Amino acid sequence: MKKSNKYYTVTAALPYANGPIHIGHLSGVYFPADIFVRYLRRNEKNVIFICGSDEHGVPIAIQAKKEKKKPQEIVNKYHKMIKDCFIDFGIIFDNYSRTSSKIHYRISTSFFKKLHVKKKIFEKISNQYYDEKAKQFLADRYISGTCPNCQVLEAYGDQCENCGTSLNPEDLINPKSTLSGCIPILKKTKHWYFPLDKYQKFLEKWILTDHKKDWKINVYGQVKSWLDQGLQPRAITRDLNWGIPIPYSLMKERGKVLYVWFEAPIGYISSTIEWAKQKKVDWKLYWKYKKTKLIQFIGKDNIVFHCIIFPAILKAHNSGYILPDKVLANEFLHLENKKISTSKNWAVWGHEYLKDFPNQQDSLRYILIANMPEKKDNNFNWKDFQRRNNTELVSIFGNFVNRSLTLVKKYNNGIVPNPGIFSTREKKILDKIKNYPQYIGDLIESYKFKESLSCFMSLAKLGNKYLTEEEPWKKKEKKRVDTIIYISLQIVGMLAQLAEPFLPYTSEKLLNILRLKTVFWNQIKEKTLCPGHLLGDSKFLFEKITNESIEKQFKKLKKIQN
Ligand code: B3M
Ligand code: ZN
Repeated sequence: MKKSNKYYTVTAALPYANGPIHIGHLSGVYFPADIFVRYLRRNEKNVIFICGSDEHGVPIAIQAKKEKKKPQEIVNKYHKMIKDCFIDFGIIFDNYSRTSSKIHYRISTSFFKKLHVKKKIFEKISNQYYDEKAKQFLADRYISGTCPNCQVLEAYGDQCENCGTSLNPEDLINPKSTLSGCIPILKKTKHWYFPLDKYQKFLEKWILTDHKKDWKINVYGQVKSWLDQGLQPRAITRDLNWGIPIPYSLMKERGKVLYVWFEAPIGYISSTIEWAKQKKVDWKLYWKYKKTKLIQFIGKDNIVFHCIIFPAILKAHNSGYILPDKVLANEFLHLENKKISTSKNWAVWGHEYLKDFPNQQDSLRYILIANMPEKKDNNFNWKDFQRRNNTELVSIFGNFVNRSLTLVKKYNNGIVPNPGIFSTREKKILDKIKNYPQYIGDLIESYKFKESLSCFMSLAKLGNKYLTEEEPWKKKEKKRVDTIIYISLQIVGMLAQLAEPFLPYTSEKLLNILRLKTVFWNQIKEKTLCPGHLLGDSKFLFEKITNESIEKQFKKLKKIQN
């Protein structure tokens, strides 16, 4: 175990294994979570980073039908694709599990059983929409109709994707089956319900009182509006043939499965238990130890499940589970000023990006962090991607590093020189840069990822400006040249260390060139490179993005539009 006794359980929403990952997912959930975790790891915290594929629910069944495959084949395909994509982008989970795993079946079933035995759930027979042609009850996305809130035509039975309102199938105007297009009939069916209304008071205290000040406004606001409307019991089972069957021994019912939003959040726990078993550590330290901080990164359409339903279920389970300390959700990222849409294929897919821009993972990381929709929706466009890559990464960060390394090679055989007397400017620079780890760290700790990246870039800018203005190549006196190179190299060293949470590939490359090892965050000093230290061979950190490659992306998008 590491020194500190603080434990962090950081989770990132379990992506549905019904399709690949796109830039919206990356900038909304996975990059911010990854920056945060990388930073904690550099601070010697006991942190685990937990995720996995969400492999149940109607979205999977629908995709299976679309691809004419079995749901299991679909989840196998996309689980692998998603997992690989995360690895390729440098998002390193301690465990990336899946909800079709045995352990998850066991844990989520045991949750349901316990709630049943302790009479924390109840059964109820009600009329639900049924498709006579498909012989199937129509829950969630199996049914669509006009949204009662925004009047859009194709809202789903669980949510309107246009206005974001959570819905029940009964709320839809002119409902029809998404399976057959038929108008559904009403038919009786029995389900198990979780009495959310009984947790209203508890949730009000926990969120509206305890977390009023420290939760992000978008998360807090959504939760408050739910609570203000008054919570209602919610079904936690479904009539589906894809999902975790509810235990027959208890229910004497066939064809019923756990509602995906009941079991998927439990996936965070089962993924942790799976990891802990392999590592031979006590998983409870991460879920039942009062001092542990549970930090959850999610998409904004998942807020109610993480802030209301899941905490209420943990509370009902009554066995000492901690509740999230923070739930972080961003707004939406658009692509070329249009809403990203999986069904319309209007997206930049992670795996396709990697094919088109191999070894440029950090360029996408950079742009998506810089454009992160933290407070309001934001936009990704290819021209901006090209511009920022070429002007900020290549011309400022990359160019500064490259010039510094070329100079030290030329003037001092690649050895960090002994500096002479520092000018007032140089003293100021050394004084200033020593605060950067703290500045950036504070911003990351307050979940201001965009700002932390821009603070990091201001260090690169500072170095670039200093070197350009000092013009060591024009200096006659060797000691002066040495001093300028020395100062520049200290900034380069710092950039190498500080880049890691944002640009892990670049950081590794640069540390290798400098022949430095990663150090803990509080050990990053303003003088990281000692005189006499031999540097390795320089390589370019970033590649320019050409007009042709951007044209290719535009063509791709045009094809989709037509
Ligand atoms: N599978 C929703 C989504 O991908 C979802 C999150 C589950 S977190 C437990 O939008
Ligand atoms: Zn709507």
